[in-house]
Amino acid sequence: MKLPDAGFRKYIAIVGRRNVGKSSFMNALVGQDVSIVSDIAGTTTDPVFKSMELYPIGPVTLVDTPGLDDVGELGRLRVERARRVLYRVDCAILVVDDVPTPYEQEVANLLKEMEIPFLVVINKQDILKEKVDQLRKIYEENFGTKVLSVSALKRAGFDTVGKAIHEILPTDEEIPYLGDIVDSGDLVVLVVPIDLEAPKGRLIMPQVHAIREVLDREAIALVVKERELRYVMERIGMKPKLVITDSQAIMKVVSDVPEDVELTTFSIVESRYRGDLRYFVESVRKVEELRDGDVVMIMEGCSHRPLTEDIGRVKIPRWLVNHTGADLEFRVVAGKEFPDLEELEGVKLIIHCGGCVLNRASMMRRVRMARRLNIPMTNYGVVISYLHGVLERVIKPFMEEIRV
Ligand SMILES: Nc1nc2c(ncn2[C@@H]2O[C@H](COP(=O)(O)OP(=O)(O)OP(=O)(O)O)[C@@H](O)[C@H]2O)c(=O)[nH]1
Ligand SMILES: [Mg+2]
Repeated sequence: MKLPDAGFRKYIAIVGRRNVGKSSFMNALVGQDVSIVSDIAGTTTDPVFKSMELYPIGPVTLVDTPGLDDVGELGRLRVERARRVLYRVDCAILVVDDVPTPYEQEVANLLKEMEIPFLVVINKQDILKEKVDQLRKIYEENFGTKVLSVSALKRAGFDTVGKAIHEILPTDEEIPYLGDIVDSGDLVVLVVPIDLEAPKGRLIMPQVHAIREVLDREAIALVVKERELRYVMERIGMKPKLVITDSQAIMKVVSDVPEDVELTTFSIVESRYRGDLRYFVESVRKVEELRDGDVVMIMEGCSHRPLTEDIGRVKIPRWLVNHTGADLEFRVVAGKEFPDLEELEGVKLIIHCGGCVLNRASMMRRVRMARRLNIPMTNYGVVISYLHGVLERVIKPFMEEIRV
């Protein structure tokens, strides 16, 4: 099942052993009977999704899961099944009703390994009574997480659940576009080719964004086309702090900008602003491991109509095949949803578009999903620089930050 991937919606998985009251917990939190409850272990057989507004988070989708301690199921299969549900959630709630068993430990280990923040909810406090405090201590000490206690049956203890979940959700704080690497008085040269692909009569958002941020820093923005760059660099009489160019012109620009001047591309700036530049750079090196028959996924954030010489569907595949000499299979997915596991089957490398229609939260979530599945993920800007042999040069301004 595809999940809509709006950046603002948070996915919360409810996990735990059979019969601890996961479905009851979901129903109590929603305030409706959306998931079937019974005293027979193994009642929930497939994940149940329910979207709601949860104060103070906003829109969330709760995912009630089947109890993962199915009898007769091998440990490895069990972990695999859990992973299939968990790879795309933002956080998890581990529901328990007794002292931790090896099963709870296994889930906690998996959540930690997948870097999914979670909290423990002790359910059935109505029958556990004094034992709750003892359990709380055990879970706090063993798992190092926040521990709440509720009674799903009596619908008690739910006032603080929303706030507790809110506190563990990743925030994906905005990072500055350029503000942190440009100081007042610095000169920043922006190279903007005006070719057929440039929109009529205006600049594109990354260029406008860069100019604005340079000006906000009381620095100087100088905008030139690639043809005039060398002429300007020779006469400027001042060493630029940074040159930022459109990726398309990088080969020409590299030869026109002296080695001691820092140079990057708008795509790299965007990658850092919207995504995880470090993971993109680490992942792009996997290009060298691509072999005949390997699948490379081209992932686009929107479904635009491809241009004739489309960058993601034509140019990058061509460059990659030339570079690796391998007979690669390209699988294109487009849209606001992260692909299903079936589509990701066998994928050795994901190459994402710039993600101009995705916000940082969406993009970071995609990165986290790829990481959890151990799939390297890079993006257009990074792979283009890499395949043109200029990656080291264009990431240098951000090297301290990405350290790979
Ligand atoms: N006393 C008490 N019983 C509860 C509470 N919450 C759930 N139960 C009971 O525990 C049993 C299991 O509840 P479910 O919500 O179906 O448990 P589950 O974890 O979803 O179980 P599976 O789907 O089989 O994995 C039912 O009989 C519930 O009525 C609670 O807070 N107190
Ligand atoms: Mg259930």
